[in-house]
Amino acid sequence: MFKTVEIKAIQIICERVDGDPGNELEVYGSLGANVGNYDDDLNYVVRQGKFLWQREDDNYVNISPGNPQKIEGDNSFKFDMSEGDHFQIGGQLAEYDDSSANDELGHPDKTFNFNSIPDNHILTFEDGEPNGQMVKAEFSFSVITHWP
Ligand SMILES: [Ca+2]
Ligand SMILES: [Ca+2]
Ligand SMILES: [Ca+2]
Repeated sequence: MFKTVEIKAIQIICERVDGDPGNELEVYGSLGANVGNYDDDLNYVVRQGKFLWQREDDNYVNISPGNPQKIEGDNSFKFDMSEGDHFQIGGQLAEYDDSSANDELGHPDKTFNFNSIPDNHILTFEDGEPNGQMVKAEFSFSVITHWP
């Protein structure tokens, strides 16, 4: 049995601004996905991957609470996987400031295996401060199962 999976990066949501000027965050960085599996030493080996959203720090997007940034353009990654394969979503986001150093919001990822693929998943990015800046990235997964 194998599966054709399509991952889409849907939107970036601003959960908490934490006093950043303008009540919005200036978000840049990258989101992506890959497919691979674990070798005999249990190291994850990427077979194929793709960026689903990318912005440099001079091309950030303004995101305020309640106004998610829809991700458009080439935002999907479609691949085949078989029993034993895994896929990952992940990203690295940061927040631009012009009068001080930019804020790093971390680089979370999440791995899924062949047999447990949900309809969607949300990654949470935070600056690490108590009640600090928080951004979420939503991904959707659609799966077509093939029998041999
Ligand atoms: Ca800031
Ligand atoms: Ca701002
Ligand atoms: Ca800012």
